[in-house]
Amino acid sequence: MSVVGIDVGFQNCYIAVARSGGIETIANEYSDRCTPACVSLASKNRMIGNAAKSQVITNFKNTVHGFKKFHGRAFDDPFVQTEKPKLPYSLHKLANGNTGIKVRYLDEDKVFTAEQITGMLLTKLKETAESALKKPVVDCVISVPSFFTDAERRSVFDATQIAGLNCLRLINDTTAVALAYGIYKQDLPTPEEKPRNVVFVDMGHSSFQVSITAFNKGKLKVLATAFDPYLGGRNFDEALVEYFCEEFKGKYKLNVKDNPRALLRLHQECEKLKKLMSANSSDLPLNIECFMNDIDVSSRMNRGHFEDMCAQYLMRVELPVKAALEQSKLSRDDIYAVEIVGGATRIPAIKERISKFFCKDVSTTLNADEAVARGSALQCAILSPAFKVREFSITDVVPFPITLRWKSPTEDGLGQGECEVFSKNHAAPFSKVITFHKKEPFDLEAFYSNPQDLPYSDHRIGCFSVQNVVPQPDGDSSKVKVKVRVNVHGIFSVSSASLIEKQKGEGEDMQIDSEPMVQNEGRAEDQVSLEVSLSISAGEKQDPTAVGNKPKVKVKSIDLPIMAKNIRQLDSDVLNNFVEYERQMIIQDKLVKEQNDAKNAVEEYVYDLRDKLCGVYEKYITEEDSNRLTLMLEDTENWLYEDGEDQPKQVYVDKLDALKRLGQPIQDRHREHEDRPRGFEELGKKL
Ligand code: ATP
Ligand code: K
Ligand code: MG
Repeated sequence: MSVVGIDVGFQNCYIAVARSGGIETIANEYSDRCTPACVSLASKNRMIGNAAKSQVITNFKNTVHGFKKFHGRAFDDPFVQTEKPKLPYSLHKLANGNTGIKVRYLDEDKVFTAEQITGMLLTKLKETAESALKKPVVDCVISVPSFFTDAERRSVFDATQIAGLNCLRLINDTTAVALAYGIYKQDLPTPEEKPRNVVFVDMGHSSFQVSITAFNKGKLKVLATAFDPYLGGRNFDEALVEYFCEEFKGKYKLNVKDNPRALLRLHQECEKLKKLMSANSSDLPLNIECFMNDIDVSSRMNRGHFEDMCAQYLMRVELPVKAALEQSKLSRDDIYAVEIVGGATRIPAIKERISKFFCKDVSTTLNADEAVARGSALQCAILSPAFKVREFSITDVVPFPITLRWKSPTEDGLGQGECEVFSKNHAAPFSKVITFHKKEPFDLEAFYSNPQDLPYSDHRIGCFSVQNVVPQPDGDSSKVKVKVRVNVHGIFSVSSASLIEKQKGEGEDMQIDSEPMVQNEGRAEDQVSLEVSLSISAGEKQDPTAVGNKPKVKVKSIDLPIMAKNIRQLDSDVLNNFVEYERQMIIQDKLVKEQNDAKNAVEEYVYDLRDKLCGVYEKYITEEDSNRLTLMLEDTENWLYEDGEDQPKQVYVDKLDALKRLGQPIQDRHREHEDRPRGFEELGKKL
């Protein structure tokens, strides 16, 4: 069983594998270790990754990129609405209110969900790994931004299932980076010593993440995370695009924004220019031939001007960095190193800001592009029973505080109870037990405590109904213990509940017992879908933990079913349909590929034989036969461009066989002749 880690970036994806020799990032069929997060739908098949990227301009309406932030988002979400007019493809409101992506596929209008599109991308990455490793890839760890909310995490998790992957953990980007940094370090302080504190900064195409992590031998603990979910390399591209659009309006009277193809080209050129400016502070040219209306455009830019233009973005770099340091309660002197990863941290002005804030040079000891995937692969190796690695424990944090709310009877009617169950930067994964006193079933509404701090428009997480609650035989309230947790994926749930038979001398209303969850505990049970749909059967069991510090008395505890409502993840039948549909699309792509391969084989044979007929085969065929065969090859070539353009695979296979029946005897005569002298020579040696 392979263990892989996947970095699903907004722009770039990487897949790394853990092998006995260490971690290796896998190259795709283009010998590229980066696979673009791009999917192109066409009338016969799909193209994914590099092949899709080459369609961005030619097939812009059906080539989907920049969809990572549509996971779990409502179509009406302000973010989606601001993105919509900037996209070359169409968005569509789904029946459940979420964001769908509308394209032509197999000559039909189709709407795909973000889960499906990411599922396609994951299929591609899975295939890349499988063909490199020559064995199936199922178990994986996938990275997500640390600021992803439950809805986004559940959505990415669903995507992994669509692709037929078994996701052992959704790991935060910066935590994966921290693992990649720490696991090989031989000189970390012992657990008794003061930890080594390292800041990790990741600025990708769409977002900016900062974490501060404390390392001791064999473990890492994230102390704080902070982020700007909307600051990334693309803001800098957009600034350049805006600038040149304005300039070209005046200089060439071109309205670039009205022409999606030109706009996409300008985007690509601006990104290239941005990268050049990272290495070069002098004046650089921008030239695009036949840009629009047959006009060639050209302009210039330099780093200084670019930085002025991007001042509003550069200003934002310090904020999350500062917030993370404050939350960690460390001072600058406590920071051992500031490690930067992510493509956009190559922009000199960004590096400078970070380094200035910490009064320290930034370190680039990790591979800026691959560290997230490599760390994820390491996490997969740690979690997989199939792999032995050095013990390394990871404690992550809860990015946004979570509150539970419930109805509770008061003297004058029905009031509300409320409790923050997880504070910001609370350790995760983590379970807690909350005790309620209830006479009837009750609902627990879970939501993020501070909607204003959430980079997401809906602060509700879901509602968990604790069922089958009954009063005690004497009519009093029953004690109900509810377990809430943030699991390894960073997803919240009310995971179990039990009714405890009445004990004497208890009067408290509600209490929270903390109980840190054992790390890496039974991974099968951490699967999200299982967890929320499972109705725990009402059976009786002995609960040894129910009595706290009091003398151990055996008490009866009855498991209660929990019904999760309004959880934003795909219904299981919808998910199953998507899984099936993805399988069909994979088969369809395979068919098209086989058809193309068979067709190409005919074409190659035609060219090859024709060349040889006027070359090496000349002596082995009569002129008459040669002319006849050449004519036939010409016919076949024409056929390939006309009637033979789109035929079932078998037609090409038969065609090739027919040609080979004619070509083979000539080839045989040629080979026979070639072999003969050597044969004589060998015979001569023996004699
Ligand atoms: P995200 O982390 O937001 O999901 P991602 O992981 O796909 O996105 P990365 O691959 O880390 O993003 O970085 C891509 C970004 O880095 C792009 O905006 C790209 O233009 C930018 N980038 C890459 N190299 C350079 C460079 N030399 N100079 C400036 N920017 C660069
Ligand atoms: K990436
Ligand atoms: Mg990234």
